Amino acid sequence: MTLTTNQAVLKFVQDATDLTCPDQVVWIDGSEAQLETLRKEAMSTGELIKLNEEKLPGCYYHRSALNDVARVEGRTFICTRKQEDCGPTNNWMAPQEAYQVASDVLRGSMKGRTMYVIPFCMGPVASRFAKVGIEITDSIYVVVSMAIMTRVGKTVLDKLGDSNDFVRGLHGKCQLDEEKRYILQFPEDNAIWSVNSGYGGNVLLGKKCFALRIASFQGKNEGWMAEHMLILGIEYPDGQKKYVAAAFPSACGKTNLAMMLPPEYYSKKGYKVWTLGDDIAWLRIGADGRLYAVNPEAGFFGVAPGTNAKSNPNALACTHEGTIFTNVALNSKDKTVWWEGLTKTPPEGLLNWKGEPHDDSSKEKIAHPNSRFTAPAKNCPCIADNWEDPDGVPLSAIIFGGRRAKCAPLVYQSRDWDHGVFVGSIMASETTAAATGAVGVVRRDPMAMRPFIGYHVGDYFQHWIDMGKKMSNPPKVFHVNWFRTDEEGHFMWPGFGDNFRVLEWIIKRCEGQVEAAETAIGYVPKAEDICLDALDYEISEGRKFNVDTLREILTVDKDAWNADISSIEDFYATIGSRLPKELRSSLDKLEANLK
Ligand code: OXD
Ligand code: MN
Repeated sequence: MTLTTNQAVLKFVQDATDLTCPDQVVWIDGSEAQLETLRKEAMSTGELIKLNEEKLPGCYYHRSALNDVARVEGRTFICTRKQEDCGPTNNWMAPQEAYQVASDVLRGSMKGRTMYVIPFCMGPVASRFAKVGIEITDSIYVVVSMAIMTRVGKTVLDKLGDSNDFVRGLHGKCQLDEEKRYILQFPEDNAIWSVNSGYGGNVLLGKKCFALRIASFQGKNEGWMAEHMLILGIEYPDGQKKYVAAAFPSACGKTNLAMMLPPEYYSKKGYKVWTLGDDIAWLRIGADGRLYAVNPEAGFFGVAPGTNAKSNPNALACTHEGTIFTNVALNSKDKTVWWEGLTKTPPEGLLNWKGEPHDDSSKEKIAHPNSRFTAPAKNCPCIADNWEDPDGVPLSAIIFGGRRAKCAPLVYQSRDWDHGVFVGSIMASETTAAATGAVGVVRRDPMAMRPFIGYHVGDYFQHWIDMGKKMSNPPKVFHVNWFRTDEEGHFMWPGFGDNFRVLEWIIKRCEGQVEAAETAIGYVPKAEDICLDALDYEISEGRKFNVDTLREILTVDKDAWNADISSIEDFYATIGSRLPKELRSSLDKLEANLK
């Protein structure tokens, strides 16, 4: 039964039906009864495995195909009509060719299968930030995951009414052929086509494809921003709350920061951190000239390995109910799950992520390193009570971060908005030994958006500059680096909950409560202004963190910065004439300051 009379939606569904030829079409109405029927059906085919109802109520297990375990940046395309509008950070394919290539894969691919039509909303349905999408898919895993990650069902179609303003998402698992896997964004058509994959980041089209790639383009045209940022709130003992959004490249602890527990020294006094989002922020200017943030998602699609009761108890708690686990290890004895880092030693009776009995002598990972949990945000013990506020929360600060062994100090503040855009534009992270073997290779990842900007990166930077001009009271912009190391490679800053001490300094700066030292790169704290009370951290045997170590990680290493300049120059050269002049002059000023 169709759930709408919207002609544009009906035509989109009819065109997809004509192309893929499903046996039947099912509209997702958002009811628990319908989702439960689908889960049962997926259990009968092995697509979902029900987990222990007592220990993990309402939780399911899913395995993706072995060749389909991560986002595929090399097969992700931005299909703008003109190639020059796609820019140097994206792969480009002409729209006509892209539709053709994907149509050839999709043609007749749903014969003998069911097509699901998922009306979904990014952002709280009643919010002016919110945007509607329709995802067509032949995967029940996608349906039940979208029901966690977004708001789905009839209410979304009611919001849409007769409007043509919705994103058209078409997903087909097809043959899961990696040679013909395509993740295609058509920003000028409000469309996303994804074929031959079943992995979350490629097929939950509300997430990276819509909420970042398509939305960043919509934001540029409509005067708002879609960013790869967590959103958190800091509550002070007197009840006041301040909000920040933060962008980090992968493997820099974004989810940990979003759900951090302040050190006991602070929590005893009544300080708290509240989570509003862990991955994506949509930002709009409010009537008061401030920037407001909304999390467009309704769930967390988190990396499981490394998550444990110590590293992130809040994330772990999110996964105890109503969660779908993908590619973790399955405990065949009691139908629970496990991953590296959850406990020190694996329990007996594990099946690895491929479904094979785990052999203790094997060196292979038991859970896939990119195994995931898809958990409802409302499960999070520290979810902010206003996380679904349709107006969003006003940002005091935007924080950029990276993993830099030497280059960036623990924290610094940009001189102003335009300089803040420069700081975001030169964001970079060093690869870790664990990930690649080649330590310290710098990858420039502007605003942590490199794989997610749905248009030309130069125009994206210009949009940031333009947004600054429209705000009478913009957030202050900071950069943090939790990863400075000493000569022997030990992390000098404790990180995790102690990052709260840096957040406290950041908010003090926003409130004009503390001075800072002006340096070549921006404002750096005076060591005595970052609270080290009750901080007990051993950097290495016999070497305790103290105010002198803090001074060290606050220094601006001019040699390291000078060495970085040429890499920034190279990156900017790829942008060419679309590089905003404000960024060029910030780079010139940085060079001059470092001389
Ligand atoms: C993610 C990512 O999955 O950034 O959030 O890759
Ligand atoms: Mn992300």
